[in-house]
Amino acid sequence: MDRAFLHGRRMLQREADLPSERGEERRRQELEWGLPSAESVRDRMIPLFNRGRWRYSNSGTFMCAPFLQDMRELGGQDVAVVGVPLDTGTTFRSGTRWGPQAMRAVSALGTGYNFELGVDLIEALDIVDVGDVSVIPANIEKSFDQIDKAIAYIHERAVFPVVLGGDHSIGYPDIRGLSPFVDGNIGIIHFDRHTDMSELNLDERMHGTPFFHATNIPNAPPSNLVQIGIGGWTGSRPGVRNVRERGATSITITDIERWGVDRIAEMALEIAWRNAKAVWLSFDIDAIDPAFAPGTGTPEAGGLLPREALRILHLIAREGLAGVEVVEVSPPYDVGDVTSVLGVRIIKDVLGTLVAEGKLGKRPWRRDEDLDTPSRGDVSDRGQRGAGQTNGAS
Ligand SMILES: [Mn+2]
Repeated sequence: MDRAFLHGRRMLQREADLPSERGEERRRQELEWGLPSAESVRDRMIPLFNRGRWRYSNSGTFMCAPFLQDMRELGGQDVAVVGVPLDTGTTFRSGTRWGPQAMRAVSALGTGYNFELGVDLIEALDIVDVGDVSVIPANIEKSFDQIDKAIAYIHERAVFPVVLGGDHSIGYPDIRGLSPFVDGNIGIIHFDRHTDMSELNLDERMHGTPFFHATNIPNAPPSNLVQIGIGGWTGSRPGVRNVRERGATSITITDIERWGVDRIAEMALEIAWRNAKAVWLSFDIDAIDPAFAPGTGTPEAGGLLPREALRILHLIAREGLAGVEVVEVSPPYDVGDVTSVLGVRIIKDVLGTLVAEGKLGKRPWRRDEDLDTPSRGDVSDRGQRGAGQTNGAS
């Protein structure tokens, strides 16, 4: 039979006859809105910020915040929520590329108001959802370049970034993007069951490696890295060796049991803020016991209880932060969205605490009315981050 009789043959020709002007115009517009990608990305029609909201992003916005379509308009807002739908860095169970979508979707549950904090995020903060970074799923280094450039852009515009992961490999480019904007050292407070301090996993920089590379950045020294919740049977010995040799700090669940959450938070703050101008918060959801957070790739029993984690977060966030990432939420392993719910809760508690302490946005009451949250005496010595500042030492 002649190939000319094939339906497929006719459809090959049909494609050539279809118009493409509208699609091309849309791609050109999305590139303008989404800004040029990192130099390592060869296809220059891929925007840095995915404007199409297709693939992983098509699930509404975080807390139903406005979607900022034109990234040239970033600046002046308080918070930019950005998704990093990446699981290229997972070494065993993948699925974290769905994390931003799941957290955005479930964030529609609930309001901006929290009774215990006495805060309404909708009233206090101008929050925009800037969509997802265009990651390059088959190439983690290009993805790092994209994430670095996107996070740097948000810091450059002096907006507080909330990063929805994504696997923990993004912890490295998130710090790399922040580092040029801090005039001094960066402290890192890292919740995890794992040290994530190996140099390589399977010959590449993956989700067990971010803090090895982050602490190679000159103004992110390992002496300012504090890890909370480390332990169990899924960690890596090379990572532990690197924590030891570099002089970083690992705090176990046993430490938390022994000393209590308040003293542990105090210690974490002392380490992270020692001679530092800004502190980055990296929260791996697997720091929480898998009974409460099963939707993650590397679950490890015996982790933090949500109440313990939220208490420590509250104590840490009230000293100010340069940004926060919640990583390793893996919806394919989740049950009833509980892990995504917890991820959203962590973000909202951090934002709410920053508002309550006057570190972000507008606080609608005077500080002296706030009798129950005494602040640390030496807070003025620290480079707390006010609204509109990235590294403003106050
Ligand atoms: Mn982990």
